[in-house]
Amino acid sequence: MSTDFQRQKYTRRFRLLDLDGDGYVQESDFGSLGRRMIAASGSAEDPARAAEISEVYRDGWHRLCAATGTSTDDRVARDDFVAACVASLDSGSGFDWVILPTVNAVLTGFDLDRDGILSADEFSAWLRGNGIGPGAITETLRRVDRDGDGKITAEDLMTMAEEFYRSNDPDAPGNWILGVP
Ligand SMILES: [Ca+2]
Ligand SMILES: [Ca+2]
Repeated sequence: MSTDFQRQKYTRRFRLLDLDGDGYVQESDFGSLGRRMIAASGSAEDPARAAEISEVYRDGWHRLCAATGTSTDDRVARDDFVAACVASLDSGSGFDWVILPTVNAVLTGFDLDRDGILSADEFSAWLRGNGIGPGAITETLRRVDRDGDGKITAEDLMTMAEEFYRSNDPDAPGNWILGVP
């Protein structure tokens, strides 16, 4: 069973994915997002890393298509996206296409020294790439860095992504993984 609060978060996720704002998510949105993430992570001059980031977003599009029964050259409407989130999280399969790709996207693109830990700067860059504004980034960091040491581990990220998609608690820090919930 999903709640209005959860559906509100899935709708927000959809809006951040629909880069061209046409009310659908399509391959070109994921392509644009991948390019934005390459720029936001400072990877434009590093072809191997840029290719890896592109692949994460290409893979994200393919996983979304598989979850919604959409052809990769078609598009996914907002209501279908939200319904797929609800259905796959209820069934437990949502981990593979909503939670894991989010965490992979952050770690692949923004853990620049590959130590499995995101500094506040690295995580801020990911938020900027997602289109989150400066004020919301400050507030997000305050909430997600639970012990205030300026480091976010892979485990923290996994917990936050789980909370973003599953939690009904309005105070769960993971609600903030994509800025103001
Ligand atoms: Ca779109
Ligand atoms: Ca790091």
